[in-house]
Amino acid sequence: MRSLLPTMSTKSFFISIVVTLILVMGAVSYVRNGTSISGAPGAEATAGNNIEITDGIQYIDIDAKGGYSPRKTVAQAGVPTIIRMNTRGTFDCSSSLVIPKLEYKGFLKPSGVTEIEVPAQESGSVINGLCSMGMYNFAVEFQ
Ligand SMILES: [Cu+2]
Repeated sequence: MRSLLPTMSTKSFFISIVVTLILVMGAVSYVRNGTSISGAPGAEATAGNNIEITDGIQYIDIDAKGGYSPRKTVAQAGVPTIIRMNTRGTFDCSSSLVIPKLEYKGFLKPSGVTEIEVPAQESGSVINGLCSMGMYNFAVEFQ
């Protein structure tokens, strides 16, 4: 009887751990769902997460390496804009960038940031960028 007692308490100890884990996991997933639901309406208007507006200038970050990312950006119309092309060890042709609408042609440095000024765009305007060979591209749509 005495030897059974530790076994019993070990068993109940494990059960209580399992129950605690289930409760904790439930609470965590509840909190996560809660945040994502309450976070959605507060998200910055229609701006994508690669956009920030500082002192009235809209900055759009696009990564160039083996293509462009994000491929599509929705930005705000009517705001002077700077596209920041970010490179990090970019030695492929995505460093040779053409933006026809801006009459821009340039080579991005292999690593760093190249800023391209874009005058405020009308709603509905789309600016396309592509590598000089035309195999990679990205689009910024202004709304
Ligand atoms: Cu290319």
